Amino acid sequence: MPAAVQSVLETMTSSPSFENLLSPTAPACLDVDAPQSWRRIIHVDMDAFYASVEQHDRPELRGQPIAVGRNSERGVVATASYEARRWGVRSAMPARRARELCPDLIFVPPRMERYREISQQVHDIFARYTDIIEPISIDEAFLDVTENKIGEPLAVNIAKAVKADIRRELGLTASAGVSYNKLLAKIASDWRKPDGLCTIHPTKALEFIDRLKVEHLWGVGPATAARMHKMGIQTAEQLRRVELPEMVRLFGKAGWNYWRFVRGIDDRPVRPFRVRKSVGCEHTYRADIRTPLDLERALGDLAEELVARAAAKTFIALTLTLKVRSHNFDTVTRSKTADRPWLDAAQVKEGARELLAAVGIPKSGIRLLGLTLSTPLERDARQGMLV
Ligand code: DCP
Ligand code: MG
Repeated sequence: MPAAVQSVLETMTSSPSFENLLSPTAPACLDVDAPQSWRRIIHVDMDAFYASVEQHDRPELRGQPIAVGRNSERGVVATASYEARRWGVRSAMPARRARELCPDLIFVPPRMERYREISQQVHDIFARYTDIIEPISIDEAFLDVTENKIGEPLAVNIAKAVKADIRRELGLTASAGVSYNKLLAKIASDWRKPDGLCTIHPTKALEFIDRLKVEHLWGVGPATAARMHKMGIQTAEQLRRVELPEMVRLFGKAGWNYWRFVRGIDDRPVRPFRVRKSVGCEHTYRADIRTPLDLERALGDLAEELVARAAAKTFIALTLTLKVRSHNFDTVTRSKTADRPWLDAAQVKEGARELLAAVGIPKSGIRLLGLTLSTPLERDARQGMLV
């Protein structure tokens, strides 16, 4: 056996789930008799996302073939409304080609800020049901609702509730897939788009998988699919006939995944990961701050609090913002972006003093002070900065 195959097999057999698979009593596929161990996963994907937001915000575009993107020589379609898709217009298509296919196509310039805002609102809807949310892109996410905030045992009911909330509150449609793992939940959400809801029950998983083309499997891109086709393998059912060592020999580590996927096995967890954009704190003082001594103390306390909050959230950032509200309710903010992150209270206090000097101390007295950190450092640049 080649060393690479040997090493992959060793890694696999040391993983508990794999051991379980290899044990003589365990079935070589999903164990449908162990319902207590099934997870309940939902994958939600908004329908024609940017285009639907535009049609929602501009009623005159509803029912029309629209493409979000620039109608220029080098413009590309970000997405198309379902009306435009009937003409063959697709994401990533050059604008020129889209115009040829659909002469009445209406181009709408993208408004990323708006899409991000809606994406956040969709996320807030998910958070009513579970905290285990893994955003995959601006318009899709996995939710683990095995344990959920409303105590609903059936994941499909949560998927219905999420879709209904999105429709009622945002006027948009989403498609949802429900299953016991990420692979199948994702495939299911794509099954009956738009406004789809598809559940793949564990007892039906293999039947469902057998109907899939290999390119539907996670991680099988065009190049791998082409290799499989050359070997005469078109469907997931055919791929299941390839033995594990052969699969690993052919496709390396990915082969292990394919081998598991075609058996309906995927134990990747839903990983909640929130990109925090800022951390801040502010205080409204019972009595307005009027003396330099009180001001010094207040800035020191705020700086301490901010640094402690940021450390608790392992948040490291480059921009410091000061907010000052005067006795008369005039509010000003001023920011400063440093080339080193704001890590300790003395440094933050000094920065806040400079910002305050720049905005000027209000003569009427200070009612409120706030400090915020933003512009977080990328993960890679954070090495060694966390205590
Ligand atoms: N997007 C993009 N460029 C691409 C693909 C997508 O800018 N090549 C943007 C526009 C889409 C959004 O990402 O609206 C979400 O992508 P999806 O693949 O989920 O596509 P849609 O939501 O537009 O359509 P569907 O109903 O097929 O999910
Ligand atoms: Mg989508």
